[in-house]
Amino acid sequence: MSRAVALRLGAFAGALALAFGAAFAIGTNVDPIAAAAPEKPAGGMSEMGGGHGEGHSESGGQLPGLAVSDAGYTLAPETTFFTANSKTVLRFQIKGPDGKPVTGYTPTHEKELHLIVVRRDLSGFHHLHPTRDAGGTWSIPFSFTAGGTWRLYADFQPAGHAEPLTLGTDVNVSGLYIPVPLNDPASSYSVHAYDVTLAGTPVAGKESELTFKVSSGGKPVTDLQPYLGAFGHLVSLRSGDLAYLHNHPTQHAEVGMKGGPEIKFGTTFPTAGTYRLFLDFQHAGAVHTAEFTVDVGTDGKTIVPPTALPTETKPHSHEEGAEHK
Ligand SMILES: [Cu+2]
Repeated sequence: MSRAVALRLGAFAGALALAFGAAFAIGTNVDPIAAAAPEKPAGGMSEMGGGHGEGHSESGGQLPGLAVSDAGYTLAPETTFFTANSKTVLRFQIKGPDGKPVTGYTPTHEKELHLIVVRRDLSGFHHLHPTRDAGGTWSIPFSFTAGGTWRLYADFQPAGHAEPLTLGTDVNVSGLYIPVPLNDPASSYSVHAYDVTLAGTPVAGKESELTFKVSSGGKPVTDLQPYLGAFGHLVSLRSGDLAYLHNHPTQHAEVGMKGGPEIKFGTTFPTAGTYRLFLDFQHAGAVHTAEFTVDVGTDGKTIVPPTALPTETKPHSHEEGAEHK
């Protein structure tokens, strides 16, 4: 079934298929997630100190990425209307508690701000680093690959603010829109010349270790390159509301170090549910993204790593090869 859907879509529009590197699957059990569970009990906010508590009531302490405004800061895009497949520039500001664009940031992972762009069906993921002008306007050239409602996340830490913030906003992209069902949970993913496996036992509400293993041509990759101070960056989005989790590996990486084949993360999924995981890693000068659907239960679910990666299960490696020229 999923293959048929994939083929049909693939034939339907090659350009569309390019955008959605992952295999198309149908029938994913997207568990309805009860209202965004507070990350921390409301009463716990006062423990955080650093002045973060006062301005936080807007979002009620919900998970990162769900609010356009939080702790006095607002993600303000120049426009929320775009056209698919036309070159445009994403432009936005982070407005501070005084209403003015923020110009002072504390870099996190070597950047002042990380911009994640993904369509609301969790296809078309991009992790970008826009540039900021002196007045506090961020911009980066971008082309939406298909129509639909897309979500922008800004992940940043204002100077003087105690912790990073992730604000999110939806934007409207006119153009052909064919929603892509989330892939079924799987423990392997192929991107370009790389096969990535995922092992772990994710449990809702407590830290779980996730181990990604990167190989190429059947051989473990042992010279992964540091990318933004780590051998991998993991963004997890909760299906249903697109709550945002950003994780970094337990191992720090500096220029010149070699990593792999394993990249381990300590990840706390806040609730049971289905998550889409996007792992960025760098090898031979290029950054690649491996994507996984993970069902997180309340009592732990083992992601069994495949013993082999038969070629017929490699999802659309030919299409993905064309994605990054
Ligand atoms: Cu980034």
